Amino acid sequence: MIYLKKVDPQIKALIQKEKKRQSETLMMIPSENMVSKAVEEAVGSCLGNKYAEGYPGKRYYQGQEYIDKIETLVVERVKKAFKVPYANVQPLSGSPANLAVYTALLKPNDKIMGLELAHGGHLTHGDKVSVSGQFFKSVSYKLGKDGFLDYQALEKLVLKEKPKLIIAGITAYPKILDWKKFSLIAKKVKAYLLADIAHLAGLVLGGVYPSPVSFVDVITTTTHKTLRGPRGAIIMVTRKGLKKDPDLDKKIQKAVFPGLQGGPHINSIAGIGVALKEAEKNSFKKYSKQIVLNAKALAKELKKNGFNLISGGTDSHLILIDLSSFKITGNLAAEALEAGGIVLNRNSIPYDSRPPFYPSGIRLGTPGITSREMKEPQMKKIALWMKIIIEEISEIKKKMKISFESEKKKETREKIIKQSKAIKSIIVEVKKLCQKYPIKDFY
Ligand code: DSN
Repeated sequence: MIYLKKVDPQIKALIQKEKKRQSETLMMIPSENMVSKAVEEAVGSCLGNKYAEGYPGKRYYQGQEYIDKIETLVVERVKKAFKVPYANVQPLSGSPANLAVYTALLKPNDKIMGLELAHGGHLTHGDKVSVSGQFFKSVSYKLGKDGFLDYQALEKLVLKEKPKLIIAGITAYPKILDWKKFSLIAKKVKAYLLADIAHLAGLVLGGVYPSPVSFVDVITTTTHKTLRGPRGAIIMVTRKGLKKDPDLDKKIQKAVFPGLQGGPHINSIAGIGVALKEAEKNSFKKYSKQIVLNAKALAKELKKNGFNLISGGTDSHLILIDLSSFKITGNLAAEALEAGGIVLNRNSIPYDSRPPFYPSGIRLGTPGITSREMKEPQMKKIALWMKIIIEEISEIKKKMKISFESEKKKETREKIIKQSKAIKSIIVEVKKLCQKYPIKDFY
């Protein structure tokens, strides 16, 4: 960082601190990952200097000779990788990508149906605090009490509500989505079917999660999660989608630009292209396979160590833990684990008795630590460390007779965490593990 050092030592110092934090802790938020040096170079390149409103061959500004070539190349890579006839690589991230699909396919107040946020869906799948739940009528479907998607209940709800669009996508449901069942249900009411594979795109390309391509009309994905690319997103239209509506591609194209966005981030688009090239390699397939093997190993050990896992385990990269039996909030658990170097997030669980800001669960995943080449034996260690920390924290809270109301205060949680002996020794172990599995370039 020779230039940053000269120009802005303050920002440089903060970047270096963040780099150290990432290198010394376990990145276990399932939507996070790290990129290759090649992706970093593309994102940090001169492409960020260029405005390119429009699409290749149809831009509003001059100087697009190479920009057009780049965007076209990346679009072709997406089409080849996912086997789709249309791709748009301009959405700035996942939420705008979903909004673009809604504006392309729906009128204000049309009905949409997505998985409820607390049951593993996403804010943009119709949650009331998001425009997706305000500009459109939103009816959510839920998991069954057993933590599994109940397709019969979904069908009943769809037949009753007749949504115009059904969204099949997850951020916290660890099991495999049955794309075919979704497709049969959507067909009954002639609804459009959107698969939001933001969490799953890398697993799909790695061949360890079924592809929705033959079953849905439209697909959205971010590019920075299991796909291991830069922050960005893609919208794809499938052959099935074009059969249902031959103008679907044009509608999406218009919705992204000029409907919702101005100039695309060509540097990020180039980075997406690099990530897709990397995903063609055998090593990426091995990586994807290991993500799932690690998540399964971690889930098995967590269960052995007394954790209650929603849906009973995982078939993907993520795990959702119900902490009710430990009588602590997800906030306290996530903060205690962070103090021990294990970085994950608090999360609502299905039928949560607590509010979303103080939920009963934590969510974790393996894409980040698998990028550091950790394998099953390391998952065993992490599960044990989690058990030791959570049990001790729960015990301290009990001894201090802390109520739920008091636990809501950050100072109270800090007091509990300060008393932990386990955290002080586990952070040392985590640092040692991180040194053994450093963040390095993987290509
Ligand atoms: N924030 C992402 C996640 O953590 O799942 C989804 O947008």
